[in-house]
This record gives sequence, structure tokens and C-alpha cells, in this order.
Amino acid sequence: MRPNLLILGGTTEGRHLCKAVAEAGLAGTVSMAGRVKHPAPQGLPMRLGGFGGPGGLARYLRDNAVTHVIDATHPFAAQMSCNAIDACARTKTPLIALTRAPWQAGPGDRWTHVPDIAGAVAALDRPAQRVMLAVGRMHLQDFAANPQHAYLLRLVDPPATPLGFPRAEVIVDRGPFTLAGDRALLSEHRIDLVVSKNAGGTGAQAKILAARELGLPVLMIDRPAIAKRAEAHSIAEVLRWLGHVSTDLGV
Ligand code: 3Y8
Ligand code: NAP
Repeated sequence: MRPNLLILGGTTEGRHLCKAVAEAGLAGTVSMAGRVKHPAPQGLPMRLGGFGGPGGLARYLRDNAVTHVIDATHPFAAQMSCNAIDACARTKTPLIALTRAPWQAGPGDRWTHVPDIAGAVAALDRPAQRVMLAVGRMHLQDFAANPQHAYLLRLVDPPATPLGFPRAEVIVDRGPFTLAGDRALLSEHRIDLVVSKNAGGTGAQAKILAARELGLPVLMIDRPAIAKRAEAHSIAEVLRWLGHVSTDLGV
């Protein structure tokens, strides 16, 4: 049976994996949630939108004769990852996650770890500061509980509705971001504090490295726990896994 891959995408590593799969001449489809207006081309045929929970994903795997699933979603896309574990168990479809290690604080970093978005909101209950809130759009309203701050918000798409922050400036931009760009952004906006998810990888890391250089504190949101699954930390590892598992499948 020739491999027919489903890649759950939406990250820099996911895009690089799609390119490697296409170059290897493997059949595959990349799936995105449809969160942003113009998802970037990934180099493989793309499907957009939810599957309808783990049951919907299991049905998709069966209906499309998917032979392997690679979960290359973001570490904070915990629901998608849990659904993939469930659906692949139901359908006995081999699953591996292409994931990136969390960032670790290095010399010069001034990080305060918080366990989740709610922990970051609670930690912002403090006198007014100039805060770069680089957590995207989906959980933005949670932060309206602290209107005293002057926020710098970075969004992939222009906000469709008023954001409800009395003091906020919006930058519309998508990563991967650069150290020079984020260092200039933090300086120009006289940022006192950066709020970030511990995304890992390189695409979102520029603001963290810029904060280190500028001696700025960072509220680092730890990632949600995800159930045990096979994990790879490089595209080469995924391709080896495909070769290995495919042999098991007698191809
Ligand atoms: C739709 C698909 C590539 C992939 C690029 C990575 C890097 C750049 C940095 C900041 C942090 C944030 C956000 C971020 C980064 C990469 C990667 C990453 C963070 C796109 C994309 C999709 C999304 C969804 C979007 C979320 C939002 C999160 C912005 C494509 C561009 C904040 C995560 O408006 C919305 O609804 C945005 C939603 C989920 C988190 C949130 O809660 O709002 N990503 N981002 C995916 C889909 O539909 O399935 O068009 O490329 C992908 C990327 N964004 O090609 O190199 O790999 O992490 N994405 C965070 O880390 O906190 C920005 O501003 O510093
Ligand atoms: P999530 O909370 O884990 O997922 C919620 C639901 O969205 C899932 O149950 C699924 O719906 C749908 N979904 C999520 N990812 C999907 C995908 N790749 N293909 C098809 N459906 C998907 O996910 P999220 O945090 O909203 O992330 C959504 C997408 O943005 C993912 O592709 C992720 O890689 C990307 N992204 C997220 C972040 C972040 O900070 N969360 C950062 C960068 C990129 P059904 O249950 O209906 O199947």
C-alpha cells in the first residue's frame, strides 16, 4: 500500500515537512483549521477547517485511505493533537508528532513562567506598563481584564471588530519574525514587558531573543500537557519513521 499522508499543519516546521514530502514524491495532504484569511501555501494539496472532533477525523482517515498521520501543529493546539491521538488509535493509523522543544531561559533572560493564559492575565494585575501581547487573537479578550496597560498587539489579520482595549496599538503581521525586526519593534514602542506562549521553534522566537538583548522581562506561558504519542524533532526523523513504518506495512 503506497503511503498516503495527512499532515496536520500550521507551523514553520509543518510547512518545511510538506516541502520535503512533496520533494520525496510522497502523496500527502496538509490540513489547516482555517484560522486566518489567507493561509500560506504549503507545497501540498490543502484542506481547510475542522474535521468534527475525533470521530470526524477517524472518518476522514478511513474515507481517504490515510496511511500515516504527522501532527505538525503548534504546541498550543492541544485539542487537535488530542483528537489525532484518539482518531489514530480508533483507526490503527500510525501517528507521529513533529514537535519542537520548549524554549529554555538562557543567560540574561528575565522570565516569569505562568502555567496558562489565565495565569498570564492574573500576572498582569499590576500598575500600568507598556506590554507587548504577542499571543495572537483567539485569547485576546481574556486580557481585557487589565485595561490599565498600553498594549502592543500583533495579529495575523486586521481585527474584524473593536478589540475593547482602551490603550492598544495593533500591528498586522505574520511570522516567522526576525531578531532585528522585533528588537526595533520593542524599542520603538518602549515596551516594558513581553507576554509570550512557549511556542518553541524559531518562527516566534525573535521577540524572546530581542527581549533578552534589551534586558526586558518576559511572561512565559507554559504549554498545555498533551497525552503520550510518538514524537520527532526533525524532518529527517519523520522521513525515517515513514520509511520504517512503511516497511512494516510491506511497501
Ligand atoms: C493558521 C498558517 C510558517 C508558519 C508560520 C510557528 C511560527 C510564524 C509565530 C508573535 C507570535 C501566534 C500565532 C504565531 C506564529 C509561525 C507560523 C506562527 C504566533 C500561521 C498560520 C495560521 C496561524 C494561526 C495563528 C493563531 C495564533 C497563532 C499568531 C499560515 C500564520 C500568536 C502563536 O487570528 C487568528 O485566529 C490567529 C490564530 C492560532 C494564536 C492565537 O491564539 O491567536 N497562529 N498562524 C493555521 C490554521 O488555520 O490551521 O498561514 O502560515 C502560522 C504561523 N504562525 O509558514 O513559517 O511555527 O509557530 N502564530 C504563538 O506562538 O503565540 C505569533 O506575534 O510573536
Ligand atoms: P486547537 O485549539 O487545538 O483545535 C481546536 C479545533 O480546531 C480542533 O479540534 C479542530 O476542529 C480544529 N483544528 C485545529 N487545527 C486543525 C488543523 N490543522 N486542521 C484541521 N482542523 C484543525 O487548535 P488552535 O490552537 O486553534 O490551532 C489551530 C491551527 O493554528 C493549527 O493548525 C495550529 O497548528 C495553528 N497554530 C496555532 C497556534 C496557537 O498558538 N494555538 C500557533 C501557531 C499555529 P475539529 O474538532 O472540528 O476537528
